[in-house]
Amino acid sequence: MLQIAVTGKPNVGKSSFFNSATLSEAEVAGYPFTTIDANKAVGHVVSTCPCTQLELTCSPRNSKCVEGKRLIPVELVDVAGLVPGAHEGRGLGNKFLDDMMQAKVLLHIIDASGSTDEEGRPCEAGSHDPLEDINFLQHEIVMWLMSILKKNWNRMVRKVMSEHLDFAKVIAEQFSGIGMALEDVIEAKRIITKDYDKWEDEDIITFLEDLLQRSKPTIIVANKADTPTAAENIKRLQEKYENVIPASAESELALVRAAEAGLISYVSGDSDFDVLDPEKLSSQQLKALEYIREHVLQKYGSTGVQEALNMAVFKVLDMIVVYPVEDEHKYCDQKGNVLPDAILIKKGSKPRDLAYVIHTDIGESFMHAIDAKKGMRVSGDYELEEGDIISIVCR
Ligand SMILES: Nc1nc2c(ncn2[C@@H]2O[C@H](COP(=O)(O)OP(=O)(O)O)[C@@H](O)[C@H]2O)c(=O)[nH]1
Ligand SMILES: [Mg+2]
Repeated sequence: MLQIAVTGKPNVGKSSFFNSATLSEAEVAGYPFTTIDANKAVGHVVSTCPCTQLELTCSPRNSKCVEGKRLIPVELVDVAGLVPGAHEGRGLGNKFLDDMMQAKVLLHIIDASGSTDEEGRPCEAGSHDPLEDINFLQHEIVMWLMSILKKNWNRMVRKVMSEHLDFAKVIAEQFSGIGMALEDVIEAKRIITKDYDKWEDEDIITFLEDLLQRSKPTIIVANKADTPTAAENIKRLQEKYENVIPASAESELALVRAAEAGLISYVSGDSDFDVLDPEKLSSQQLKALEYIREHVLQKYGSTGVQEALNMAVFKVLDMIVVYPVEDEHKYCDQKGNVLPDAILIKKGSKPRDLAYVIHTDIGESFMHAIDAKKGMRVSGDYELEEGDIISIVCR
């Protein structure tokens, strides 16, 4: 399952975000126990299910369909203990990096209200500038990668030269356990024009910064958007950075809990909610909900939690959802399940790539693919599109 890391300084709302995004997942098909580990649990991204357009009733297996919206599970990891200097052993030291390694994308949660200082201690609202927190995450990771490389840098360079090895391959091997691909290493290496045996520390750092951006792209979740001091900071963040989502994890948590208790009707990502039975709510609860409606939903369009996950997967990782089927006429698998599986795959993937994602054996015996909606065989270099329903024909 695709892994997403929820990371940032202490007290910015990581656990609130993590809990609000994974709380109501209990019933997502195939994952009866959604808490995988103390800090890992299942959330989802949302995409339009082709069932509505095709006027079909789908029977999902690896995902769930709610009123024509397909909920596709992703794994979230709540990465605690990141403080400035963590790479030198401060706080919980490098534990946070272990947690982050398998993630394909990072959600950098920051406290947009400015009520958490540089070290992650609560401070007076508005007294800390959250823009100052943006760079530290990258800095900590880069310095940690640097310390790994520097341990045997000279020896490695000599070995690569004397044995005529491929420098990029050797680096990629060292970082293979932390989810860094050879292609990314090759691309990042291009940034440095000097030969690698002449690289200074600054060159290694520049290389690692580029490598990190490629292999662990990040979005900024400007949390605590419900507070009065947040709006101005959010505006400045959005002016300066590309992928910024205003969010209120605490509001999302309150709404999801109220919905679970049957007090309101609300689905994550909605821009509003309905109170189902005002009698059941205290005036204080009603007031809290109205506050959320006015200061979060009406102001920002949603609580930002679902939007952040969707943006991470569909925009930053540039993935699409495709639906493999065995029967291209009935859009079903062998057992008759209609649109059983929703598969996340990188945009630009070809039918054979999809076959490999389903199973190595299917990839290896792949012959051709059929676009079920068009009822046509597609060529080998056809680029899959969002919502495609594909039947793979094997040898
Ligand atoms: N106002 C406001 N407070 C929040 C929000 N999210 C979290 N908090 C509060 O911030 C504090 C730290 O939250 P927590 O999730 O434990 O942060 P973590 O240390 O990053 O995991 C708690 O008091 C939360 O109630 C939010 O969206 N708005
Ligand atoms: Mg926490």
